[in-house]
Amino acid sequence: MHLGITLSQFLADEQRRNGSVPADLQTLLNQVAISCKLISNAVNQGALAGVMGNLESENVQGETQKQLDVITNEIFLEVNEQSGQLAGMASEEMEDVYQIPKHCIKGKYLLVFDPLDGSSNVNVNISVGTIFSVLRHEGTASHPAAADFLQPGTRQVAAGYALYGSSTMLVITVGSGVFGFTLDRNIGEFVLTNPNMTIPADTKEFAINASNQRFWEAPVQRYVAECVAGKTGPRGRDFNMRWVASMVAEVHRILVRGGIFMYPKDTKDPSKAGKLRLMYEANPMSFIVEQAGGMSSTGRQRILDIQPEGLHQRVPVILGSRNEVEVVVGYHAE
Ligand code: AHM
Ligand code: MG
Repeated sequence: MHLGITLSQFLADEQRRNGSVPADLQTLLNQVAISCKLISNAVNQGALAGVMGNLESENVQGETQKQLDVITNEIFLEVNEQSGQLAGMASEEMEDVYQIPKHCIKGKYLLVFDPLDGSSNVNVNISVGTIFSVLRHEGTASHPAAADFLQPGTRQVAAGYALYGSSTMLVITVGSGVFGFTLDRNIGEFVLTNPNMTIPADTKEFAINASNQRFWEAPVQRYVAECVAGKTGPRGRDFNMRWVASMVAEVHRILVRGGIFMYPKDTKDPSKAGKLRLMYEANPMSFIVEQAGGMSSTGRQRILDIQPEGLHQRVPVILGSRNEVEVVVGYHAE
C-alpha cells in the first residue's frame, strides 16, 4: 500500500533539506494541524451539532459572533497552549493577547490566527477556513504584550491555512515554497497532495465584492472596468469573476489556477483602511502568495513590509497572479 508523505514526515524532511523547520517549530505546526482537524470535525457536523446560530456577543471589531467562531477559537487555544512551544497567542476573536496558562510549558513562538474565516458562509454550507501566522517571541517578557506581536510580515517563520471545503486541506509555508496537504480521514493524517504550489503569473479571473463599487478608489474602478470591458476594451481579452466571501477559498482557488483577489481601500467607512486584518489574514496569506510566486500589495505598499500598529489593524488587500497585481499597483502609482 502506498502511503503518501504525511505532514510530520514532510516537516522533518524540510528540516533536513533546508534547515527551515527546527524541531520546536515542527512540534508547533503538528499541533496546529491537530486543531485544524478538530475544527474540521466541528464544521463538518453542521446543523447536527446545533451550533450554527449567531450569538448575542460581538467580537472586538464589532462583528456579530457565530457560535462556531467562539467554539473554534476555544479549540485553537486549548490545543495549541499544550504544544509547549508558545509564548502567547492572539486571535480575531479576542481583543487582547492570550497568555499561556501557568500549568502549560512555554516556548519561544507567537501564534496569531483567525479560527473561522468566512464564517458568514458557515450556515449556508459554503467553504470556510482557518488562517494562522507564526512569529518569534523576540522579547524577554514571559507574558508577551501586543507590542511583541507587532512585527512586519517579513518576520513570519511559518504561515498557513486550513480549508474546510469538499475536502479538508492544510496549506503551509515555512519560507521554502508552498505545500498543500489533504486530510485523509481513514488515517487521520494530512497527506501531501499539492507539492510546490505556484500561482500562474497571468490570469483572466478576478475576485472582488462588486457591491462596494461606489466606494472604490479610482485605480480599482479603472482596473475592474477594464476587466469587465473584456475583448473590446483596453485589456483585449475577456475576464471571469468570482466572489465566495471566504478569503481562504479565494486564495486557495488562486493558488490552484491563478487569479487576482481584491478587498481594496474604500470610502464606505473612513475609519477603516480596508476590511481584512493585517496580522491574521493579510500577512499569512501574503507570505503564502509570495512564496508561490504571486504578489501581494495594498495597492501602494507591499503588505509584508507594513509595520503593524495594532493586533486588529485593517489593510487593503490586492493579491494573486503577479502580472495582474502589477497592473493594479501601476494604476495606483499613476
Ligand atoms: P471574517 O473573518 O469575519 O469571516 O471576515 C473576513 C471575510 C473574508 O473571508 C472575505 O474575503 C470577506 O470577509 C468577505 O467580506 P464581504 O462579506 O464584505 O464580501
Ligand atoms: Mg477572517
